[in-house]
Amino acid sequence: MSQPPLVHVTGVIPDRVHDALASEFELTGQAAGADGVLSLIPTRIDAAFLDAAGPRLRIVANYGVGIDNIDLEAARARGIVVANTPDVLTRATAEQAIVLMLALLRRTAEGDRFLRRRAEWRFSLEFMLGESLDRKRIAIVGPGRIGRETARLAEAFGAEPFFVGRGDPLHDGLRDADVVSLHVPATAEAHHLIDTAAFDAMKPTAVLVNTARGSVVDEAALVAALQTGRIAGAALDVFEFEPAVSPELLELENVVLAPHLGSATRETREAMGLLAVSALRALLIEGVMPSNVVP
Ligand code: 8YV
Repeated sequence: MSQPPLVHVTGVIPDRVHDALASEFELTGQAAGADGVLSLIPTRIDAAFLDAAGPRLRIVANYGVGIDNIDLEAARARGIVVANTPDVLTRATAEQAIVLMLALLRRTAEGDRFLRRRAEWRFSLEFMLGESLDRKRIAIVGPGRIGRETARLAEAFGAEPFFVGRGDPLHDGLRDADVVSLHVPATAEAHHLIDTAAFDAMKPTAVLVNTARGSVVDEAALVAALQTGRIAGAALDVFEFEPAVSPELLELENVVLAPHLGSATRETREAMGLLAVSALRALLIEGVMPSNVVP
């Protein structure tokens, strides 16, 4: 029998995914000489990585739908297929957008912090009043799979989502929104899409939710907009210089923070991993193009 293809994994993966991988492939601790790479998003897959991996490398399967950690041109130039994990994380990520939105508007995290400080309190009708999602106009920036699912879930809370796509005038959408929720991929074109001018376009009562990628927001401009009251709050799952978080954000009560947990449920993370494994299997064992190739 011929040797199983060699696969290198760039980080720690769930046991179930590891077992699936190990049952069909030989795992190697280094990229050099591998036929396939299973990449986690903190690993930058650039020309240097691909060259170090060497000429056997045929596929990089990314453990995530966002592929901004991969230099697609460099992969293409070397004839290397890139796959990602769409669909399986759509619900979990949209759910996280709603969780953050509600936590910010209803001051959930703020109330939690308040109690943990062992602050003295007594029930009061005027205490820590928040806002409902009901009838809020939500600008869904990026009407892709996750953006559309976020809109669908938001409607169940009585919100009025509307989509802002590539060709649409962004600032008109921002002007109209009570909540701005970001769902665009981190392309060069989307870098700092939300900058000072964007914050100036937003209502001072509006809030920003980011479950996409940190680079879509100019984080320094966000800090300034929050500190000066240009916008009313922010809920962030991702950060421009991840894993670093701008320290000013940690000081603000009207900010909800999560450490990149958009797809972080056991089921979703396993489904993502198994989808990535299926791409490796398709190309390296069955000799067919995976269905989840990045076009
Ligand atoms: C994951 C993500 O946390 O899919 C993405 O683009 O950002 C998240 O779902 C990440 O990819 C895990 O490696």
